Amino acid sequence: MGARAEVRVTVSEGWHWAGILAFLTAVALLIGTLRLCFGTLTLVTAVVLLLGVFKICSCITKAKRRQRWEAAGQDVVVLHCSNRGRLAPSMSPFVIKLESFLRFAGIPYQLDFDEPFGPKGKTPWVTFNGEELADSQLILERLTEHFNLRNSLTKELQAIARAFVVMMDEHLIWGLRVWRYSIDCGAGFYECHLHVPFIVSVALPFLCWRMRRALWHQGMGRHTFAQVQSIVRKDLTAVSEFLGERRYLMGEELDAVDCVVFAHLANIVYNYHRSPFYVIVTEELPNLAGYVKRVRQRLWPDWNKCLDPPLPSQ
Ligand SMILES: N[C@@H](CCC(=O)N[C@@H](CS)C(=O)NCC(=O)O)C(=O)O
Repeated sequence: MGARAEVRVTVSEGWHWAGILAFLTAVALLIGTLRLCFGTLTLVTAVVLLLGVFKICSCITKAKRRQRWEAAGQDVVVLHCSNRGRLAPSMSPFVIKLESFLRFAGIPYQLDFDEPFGPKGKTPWVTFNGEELADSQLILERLTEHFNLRNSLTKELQAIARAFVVMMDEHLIWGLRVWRYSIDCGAGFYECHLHVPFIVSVALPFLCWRMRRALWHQGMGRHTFAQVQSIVRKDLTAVSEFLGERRYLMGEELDAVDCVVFAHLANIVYNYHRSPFYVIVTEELPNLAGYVKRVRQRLWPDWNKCLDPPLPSQ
């Protein structure tokens, strides 16, 4: 938490547009030169050939990667996600959730940063015993079943846990995204990563536009930001009230639901430290900040080492 104040946005929105403009100018110049030298028909043939070579190369690369992942071993999870973050091990709460769960359940895993987006076009996803599985919650449930993990919660607490998972994964997250993509226009990408790939910086305005469209269809994007803040505050207050003075959400024992709730709260504390949500977690509802600290100590004693760049361990 101490490091959060040191990070600043170094690249402004203006640079995204400068990047796009430079990229488009370079493409236009290249096409112009090729047309001048070889004529339109040769240019089309060259482009088709190039695309073909590119497709073949990417198929070979993909096949090689899959061979490598399958060699991870029986019952070893290969967790595919984007690079480690600068403020938290991942910029995605769903990655933190799944990795926390793997640690909680003691399931051996390897990380892969080569193909962050899986069969459903989202991150994270996993390769497990030769199978490709997508969606953090479906993966968590599948691994729980496969490893026959004991559930010590009563039916009533299981029902409450389910409601918290849905609230965090499918409701609260959309409120945060309004800030990330509409209010902050994706600037957090530069804060959360040491190296933002050129292609991402070029595509950032498009990514923001796509997310704003998704927010509109989901519904959260139709509210005013004041309403969004109030919605997020109510979700967080519900967690805070239920947690009370307890060590973990369901009592003295850590449970799988803690991996989910921790991931989203840690996401706010570390990755959203400039947003109004940070103040809600750390000042208005301080039992949540204490909870984040406790779960982090328990599941992520190496948290600082998992950052990029790593920080000295505390
Ligand atoms: N329900 C999915 C949500 C995963 C998700 O939304 N991941 C985001 C990153 S935080 C993503 O991949 N976004 C890319 C996109 O929506 O195209 C899960 O639990 O794994």
